[in-house]
Amino acid sequence: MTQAPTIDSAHSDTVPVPASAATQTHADAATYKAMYAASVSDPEGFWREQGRRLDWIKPYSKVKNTNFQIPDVSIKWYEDGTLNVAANCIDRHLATRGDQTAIIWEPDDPATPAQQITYRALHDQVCRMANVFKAQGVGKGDRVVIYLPMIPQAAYAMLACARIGAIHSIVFAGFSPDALANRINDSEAKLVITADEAPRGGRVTPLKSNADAALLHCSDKVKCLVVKHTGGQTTWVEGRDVDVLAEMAAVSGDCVPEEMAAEDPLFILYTSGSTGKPKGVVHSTGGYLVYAAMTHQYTFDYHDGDVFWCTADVGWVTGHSYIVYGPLANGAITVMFEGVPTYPDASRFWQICEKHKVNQFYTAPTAIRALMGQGESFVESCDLSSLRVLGTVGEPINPEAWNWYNTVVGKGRCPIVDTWWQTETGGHMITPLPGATPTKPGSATTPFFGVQPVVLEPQSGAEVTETKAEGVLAIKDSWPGQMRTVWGDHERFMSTYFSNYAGYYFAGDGCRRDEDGYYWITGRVDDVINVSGHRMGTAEVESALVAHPKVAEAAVVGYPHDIKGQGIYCFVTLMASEAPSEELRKELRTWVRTEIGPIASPDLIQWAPGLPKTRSGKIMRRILRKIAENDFGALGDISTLAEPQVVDNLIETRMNRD
Ligand code: 6R9
Repeated sequence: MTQAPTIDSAHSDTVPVPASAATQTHADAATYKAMYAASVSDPEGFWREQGRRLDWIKPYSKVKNTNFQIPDVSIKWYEDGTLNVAANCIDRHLATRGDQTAIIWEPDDPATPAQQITYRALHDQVCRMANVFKAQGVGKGDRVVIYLPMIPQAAYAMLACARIGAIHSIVFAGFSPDALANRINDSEAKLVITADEAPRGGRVTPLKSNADAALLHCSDKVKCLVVKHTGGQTTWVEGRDVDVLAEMAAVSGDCVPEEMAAEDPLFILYTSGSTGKPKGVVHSTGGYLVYAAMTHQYTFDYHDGDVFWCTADVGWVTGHSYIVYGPLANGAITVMFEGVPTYPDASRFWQICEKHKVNQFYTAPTAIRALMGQGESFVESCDLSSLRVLGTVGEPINPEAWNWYNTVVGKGRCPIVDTWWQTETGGHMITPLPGATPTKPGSATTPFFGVQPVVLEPQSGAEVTETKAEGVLAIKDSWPGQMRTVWGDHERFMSTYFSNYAGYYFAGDGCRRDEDGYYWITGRVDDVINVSGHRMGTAEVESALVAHPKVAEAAVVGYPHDIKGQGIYCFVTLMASEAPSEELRKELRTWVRTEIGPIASPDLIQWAPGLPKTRSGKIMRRILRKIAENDFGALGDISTLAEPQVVDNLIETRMNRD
């Protein structure tokens, strides 16, 4: 392979490709350049070839059929081909690597032995679970909600759905009963699969009792399958609840995979937007898997036999694409971790890397920052010589955290891949490739194959053609992993992503492009905040707050938080009869945790006798954001406010806050 590219000395912040990463890579700089050029000049030919990485039951003849123009937005890839995702992730590997480990499961408690699940064992477990689903009346096109901890059964359940053509929708185990009920109802699921309890960081969440509470708000036809994981006490509803492990032991270990069209939905994943309730993002069977598999191979430079670890939860898209679908489609060894980075202590991640000889490690900036704060000794005590590639995802990474990751964890040997993408995109969109791309701390660098990012002028929507640019990030043409629609609401799909800037997919992020054509994501430009890499609509937190009887009005914004990236800052106006108190503050915090889940827990609540509003009654979040950021000098024009004096009051309270 060729040498690492030389670096223009004018850009001293550029980190060259480490020599070791530039050899035996899937793509060096020249390969990336040539393949990228081919992918955008002839997408049809490029993706026709890439589609062959999967096993098709009926091969496709058509490749790309996509339209970004309202009112006809439609995205289809490989539309006349048929395949089964579980067969691609399991069955086709049996002949060559049936006895190879597919999943390494590392439990929350380090004293509990890890499990190595071979491809053959995975086949058996997935078929059994598929047969249990079928026995419960679940078939092709039906929806199954998965509300499980990070245990192997979560992967089995995903693949069991894929095997029988059911559409799964995973609800993160940190979500509340209300959030779970909303998702069960919106997707009209026939069945929910949960566990008795979810252990995490030495504590347990009572998942089954959360599911019980949720199901009170759902059709009584919804079945509840329960994985007895900890053996904790649960109440049992006869006729509705099913002991899934017992049933799995009793059914056949074979289940013929259903033949699915490439465009049949594989899963729905709910994600927060700037308005309204969370949207059900729908992903496809064929295009999604091609894209997840290809990005997993190239972005992490995955080679046969490597041990790959993505620390995300399967409740987020990162877990879908890079714990389960991408790695397993590639016949990889994928690590699944039940716990948290700081339990029993801050060396847990590094101990697991040492124990399982992890080669590629993929985590979030919030985890890196938290571990960085604990000092280097936790890293130094572990042998990390197996590591080859380090990845990050979920939010912009600050250069300090990037440098720490690079030098302390990677010892300067491991390329850092800062991957920008979204639930909606299915897989990586802008990312370095380990053997090809010199990196810059804080930049997601350059586009993946087939991805054509553009920077638009926010107001006019005009494409900025100069290399150096700043504006909003949009994508010019489709890629196979793109979401297809919002579940049950194609109008919302079109208006959210294609109406602001006609003819482009609008990502909702702002960005800068530097003189080398590198992209720097600057964060959301809408009312979505990013808390520890989790997306949260400010509107969701506001509606939870105003649902409290003592709250008259609320406005929620993000503010810079050292560990979480952004924290949740709430301005709350109480009912006239109520007086502010520390107790009430606690009560509201608990209330929001119960309504949405612990991830939505307010970091700061400021009492606001009034909120800054325009004369037409719109809350001026721009001003609230500045106040939350302690940036009082840059409030901009406040003369259009109905009552400009409320701003002074809010600033005063902010300044006097303990
Ligand atoms: C995969 C995932 C998507 C939003 C996205 C952006 C932010 C993700 C990032 C990043 C800067 C990165 N984001 N990766 N920002 N650099 N490498 O996180 O999906 O939960 O849908 O969030 O996260 O703001 O728009 P999702």
